[in-house]
Amino acid sequence: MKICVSVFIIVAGVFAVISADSLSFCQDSKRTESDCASYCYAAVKPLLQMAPLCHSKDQEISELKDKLAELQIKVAVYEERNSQCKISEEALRNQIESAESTQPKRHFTPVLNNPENENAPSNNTHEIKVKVPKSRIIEKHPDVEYEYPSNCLDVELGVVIRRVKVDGIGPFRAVCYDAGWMMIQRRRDQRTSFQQNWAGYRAGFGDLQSSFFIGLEKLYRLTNSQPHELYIELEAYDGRSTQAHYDNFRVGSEEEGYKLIELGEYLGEAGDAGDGLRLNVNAKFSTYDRDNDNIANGNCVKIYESGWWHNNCTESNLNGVYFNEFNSWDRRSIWWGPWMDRYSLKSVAMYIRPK
Ligand SMILES: [Ca+2]
Repeated sequence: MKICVSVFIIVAGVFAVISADSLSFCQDSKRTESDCASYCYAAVKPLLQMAPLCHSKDQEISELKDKLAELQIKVAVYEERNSQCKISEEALRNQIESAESTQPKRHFTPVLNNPENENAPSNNTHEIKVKVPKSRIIEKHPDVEYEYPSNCLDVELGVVIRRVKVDGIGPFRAVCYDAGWMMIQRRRDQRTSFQQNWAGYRAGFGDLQSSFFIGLEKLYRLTNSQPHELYIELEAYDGRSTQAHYDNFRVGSEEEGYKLIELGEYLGEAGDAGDGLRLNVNAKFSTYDRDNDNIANGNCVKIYESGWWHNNCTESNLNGVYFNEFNSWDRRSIWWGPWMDRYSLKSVAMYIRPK
């Protein structure tokens, strides 16, 4: 009995100590929670506000992933198409090479820098009537009240750069030569790239005092305002020059693809350049971003590197790549098939004049 009482006293004492400690712990805990409450609320509140945003972000990410998957599918489709285009282009190149190999090449031997040929008779039997030294070019600025001419017919001597106005298009600067010729294209250096897109060829580009293209819209407006003839000058690296002259030239509207609608009779004589444009009649204009040619499985522009009236494809390439020297046979260069095949020319120019 004495032992039991002692055990009871010990257990009661331990219980009392534990109860006292627990009470102290709870009081401390409550105090801590109370102290932390304001801080924790301030810290956690923004996170709670972010929760809905996180949810919407998850949805957004999910949608973006879906779009990405769609785009990846499209990329795969376009890559496949691109691959097919390359195959078609290669087939077209082979087709052209095969067709060209069946025709004998016109062999041309450059005589540039060859002293033995300095006194050789020139094949150029015709003077280029419109050639005028660059130093005589003057700029003409009409007064505000000036009535713009619609052509160059009143230019009697030299070269004048002035504004011209035709129906449907605002006044634009044009290079007028004597005898009424308006220059519409010229190549004489590499400074102006003729690798232009549809918009570039439509508007025109380049420097009127060196290399330029007047623009298809202007050509359309000019040649449809009244009948025009076409004159083309060609100069080789060996110093020879020649010309091609057509008694009619008309270009269609943009809706018609700026088609070469009319090309009149070739007015050439022996020794002239020959008719290098006949194949292009009724062909629409093509650029690297607008394939209007008559080759179903390819774009002639990518083969000849020129915006041009490509048919299937062409016998001349006056908007091709300007090479600074006589180049080996290259279909990308500036050339006129009937005169010097695919050998690059030193300079070319195209003119039109009302008939
Ligand atoms: Ca084509």
